[in-house]
Amino acid sequence: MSEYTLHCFAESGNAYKVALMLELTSQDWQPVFVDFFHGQTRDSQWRETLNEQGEVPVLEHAGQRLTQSALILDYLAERTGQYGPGDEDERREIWRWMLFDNHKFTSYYAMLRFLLCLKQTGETEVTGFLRERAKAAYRVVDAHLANTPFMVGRRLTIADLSLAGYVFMPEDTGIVLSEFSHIEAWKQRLRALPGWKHPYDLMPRTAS
Ligand SMILES: N[C@@H](CCC(=O)N[C@@H](CS)C(=O)NCC(=O)O)C(=O)O
Repeated sequence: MSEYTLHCFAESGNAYKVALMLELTSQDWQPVFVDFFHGQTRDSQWRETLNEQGEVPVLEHAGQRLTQSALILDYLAERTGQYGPGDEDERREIWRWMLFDNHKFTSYYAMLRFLLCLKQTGETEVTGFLRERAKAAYRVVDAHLANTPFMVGRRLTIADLSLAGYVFMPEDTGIVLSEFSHIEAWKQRLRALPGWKHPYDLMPRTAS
């Protein structure tokens, strides 16, 4: 039995944020596959026993059950002493970017990818709207990364891991990533970290 159990699936960028943190900090962890695409997170028993909010990721550790990737990252930074804030200003700065990530950077992109690439809805008014919102969030992060190698404090923090949730997903959402050269350079820096793995190599994938 591993110290940490992560309820996850490979297509989930929100789960990837946590899986990558566990991997980069060399924790003893195991993934437990959640069959999201066949409705497992909608099942009332799953919600009662794992997460009333009906979302992945869920991290089990030392008798606790934690949800919300940003909060889990904060918990792991505190426990491992790695990739957390160095002082109070950094703590606020990290949370500022993790909230922006949850509200905009991850969320518009993830919804666009879900509809277009996983549900295969084809191009609709909704996907067009989500793409423009995702690109606007990408522009904000790209401009920030023009002046710093990592999001906060010029070193890797959990703010980077939060924003990295979906940036390595291979599906084509119609966003031209080469337009965001600072994000692309940041992705290279993340890829070069010892222990970095692609989401599809870190967690169990859904069988097609
Ligand atoms: N803010 C949450 C978002 C989690 C989330 O949306 N997870 C997706 C999978 S990637 C999910 O389980 N969605 C279920 C639903 O929206 O019904 C986090 O960062 O953990």
